[in-house]
Amino acid sequence: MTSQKASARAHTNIALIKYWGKKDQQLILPMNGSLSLTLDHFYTDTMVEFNSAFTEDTFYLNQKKFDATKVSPFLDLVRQLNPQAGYAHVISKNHVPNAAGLASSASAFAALALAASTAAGLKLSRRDLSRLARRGSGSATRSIYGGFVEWLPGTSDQDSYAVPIDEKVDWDIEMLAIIIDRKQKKVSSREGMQRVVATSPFYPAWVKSTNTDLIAAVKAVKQHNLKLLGQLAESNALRMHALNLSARPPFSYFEPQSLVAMNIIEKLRSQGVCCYYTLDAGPNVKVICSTAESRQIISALSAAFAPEQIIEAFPGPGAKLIEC
Ligand code: 2P0
Repeated sequence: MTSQKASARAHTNIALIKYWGKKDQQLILPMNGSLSLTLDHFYTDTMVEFNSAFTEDTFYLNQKKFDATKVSPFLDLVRQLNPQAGYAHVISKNHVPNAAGLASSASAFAALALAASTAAGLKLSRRDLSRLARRGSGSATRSIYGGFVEWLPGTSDQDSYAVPIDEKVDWDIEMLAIIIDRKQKKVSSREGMQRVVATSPFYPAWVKSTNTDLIAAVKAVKQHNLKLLGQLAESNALRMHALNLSARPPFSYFEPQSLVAMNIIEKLRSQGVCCYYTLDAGPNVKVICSTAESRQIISALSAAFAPEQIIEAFPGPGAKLIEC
């Protein structure tokens, strides 16, 4: 019997310029490039053991057994790279505050890519890890790296991967996550983005304008220009959500409390505070701001949200191996 184990930790990331649509469903090739910030606060730890004595894949998440079909197709990709690898046991733990509604497939598949490939005896480069993570979930492509990360869309499995833009962030930027809803999404990201590609008449304009936003946002990161980056991120997020409203049938991830948070941020801005919001495939609002002004922003948000609904997060590291 041969057994090989590895454990990895990967952090989640929040897109500032969004991925919202695929040109290849199977390979998970995005319609446009995207830019994200990896966060320290939310991460997944995953242990993978390949063992020739195992007779099936098994998968535990937060100490609960799940159907292995959630991980087996991904493990098959690793077994294609090393056909000697047999079945695997996968044990994952999501470190997100109390089902915060931020649990993300990004940290999950980035951690699984590193743990599974290492346990299978492969020593993949970070570029190849990013390509592998992409096959699990698009946003996982970016969680291989820390800090600011760009996903180059590419045209094939070979050239669609992430690159670090500013991995050790040494300027004053952070994110406040406002937890509004802990429930399961009404429309999954996968289904939502597919629907907008197929039915929104605005989709071609989204791709065109996002490509322009991305070039400007990468420049803003390199110049440490929080205001410009925030403006671009907020407007890009609103355009993504406008696509959802323009789909057939239409859908929206906004809840009344999302609008309350957005209004507070807009009001603070009109008072001269540098803060911008973004929303993903759910109602939670994330605020891009500086640590110098975060107390003032938290204080304004506290009028509408309980302390446990406001989580402060900072730029975080890329995926790494940890003790088994
Ligand atoms: C992003 N999101 O860029 C965008 C913005 C949500 C909104 O990537 O189908 O779980 O597994 O590739 O990556 C969430 O979608 O979707 C996402 P799949 P994924 O972060």
